Amino acid sequence: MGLKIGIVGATGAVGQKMIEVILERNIDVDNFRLFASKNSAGKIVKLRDKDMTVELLTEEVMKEKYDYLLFAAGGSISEKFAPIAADAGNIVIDNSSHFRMMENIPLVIPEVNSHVLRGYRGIIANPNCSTTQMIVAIAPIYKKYGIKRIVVSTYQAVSGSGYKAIEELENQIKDKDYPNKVYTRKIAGNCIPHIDVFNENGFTKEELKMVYETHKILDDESIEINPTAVRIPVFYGHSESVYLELKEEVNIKEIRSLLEKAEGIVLEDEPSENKYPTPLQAENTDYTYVGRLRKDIYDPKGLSLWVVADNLRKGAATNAVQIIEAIETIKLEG
Ligand code: 2RA
Repeated sequence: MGLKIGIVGATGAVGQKMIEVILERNIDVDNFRLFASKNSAGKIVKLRDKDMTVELLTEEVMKEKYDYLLFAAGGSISEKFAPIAADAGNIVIDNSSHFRMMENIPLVIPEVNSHVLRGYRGIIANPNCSTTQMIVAIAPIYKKYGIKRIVVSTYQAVSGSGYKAIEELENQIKDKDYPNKVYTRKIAGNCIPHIDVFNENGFTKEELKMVYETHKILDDESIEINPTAVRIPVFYGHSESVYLELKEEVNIKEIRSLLEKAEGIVLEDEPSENKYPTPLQAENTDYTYVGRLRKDIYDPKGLSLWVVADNLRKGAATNAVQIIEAIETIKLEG
């Protein structure tokens, strides 16, 4: 029998991707339910050739039985409705940041730490997009060499801020006087070193997510992480310049081979042929692309790399769907 899956926030940018990815990856679904708050309830969403009406999200519908409920409706909706669904015995995969750092909530990237899902039922947190792609890329290196310090700068697409930001960039490209509403500055032709709110230590919440989520997923609080998160005028696909200070001397040949063999990674690194990943090519794919691998000129333990992934797919929807796949595999293994 197929699965019963509900999507909360089904009309948003991530919710729509979740539907797309579930259908594309041929997850065996018998019963699909789509939910949203009253502004979007009643809308029609196409599932292959079938029209489906988006239902109103209520406490009652969350108490029904589902195999999986995927949440992509923001932190306050998750805070209120995810515990109701979990108390009713459901597995909830939540894309908001609300539960990520709670001690008993698994924060999962299936390629890296799916073992924490074994025997677990309840709320599972999907990491932030900028954290996910960085960890997919560095985990194989971390396992072999250990990491002392990470210095990372992100180049994040506007789709990370939802449909309104996509529209804002589209409109500003056509009309240079179109006002900025989503961001503090014009995004077209610009880059803005400010994602989410500033903390009193000068880092933004987006940057601190990269620190604390990385510690939790790799189960290693000793890694020193220094992020700068920047919004750029790209529609889909986040890029990251990552510098790693490893615990042992870098062997580029060995690291290339580790990345080539790693699950979920495409190594695209041939400078003599101008081969390196860019967000346009990552768009609508489920991989994390790595290029520009190079050993530090000064520090034999230093390594630079460039990491690109589709933020709405591997950074959100795909990772959530891969969590379903990982749990289904664990069930089959018994
Ligand atoms: C962004 N990280 O790109 C966010 C989305 N979760 O703004």
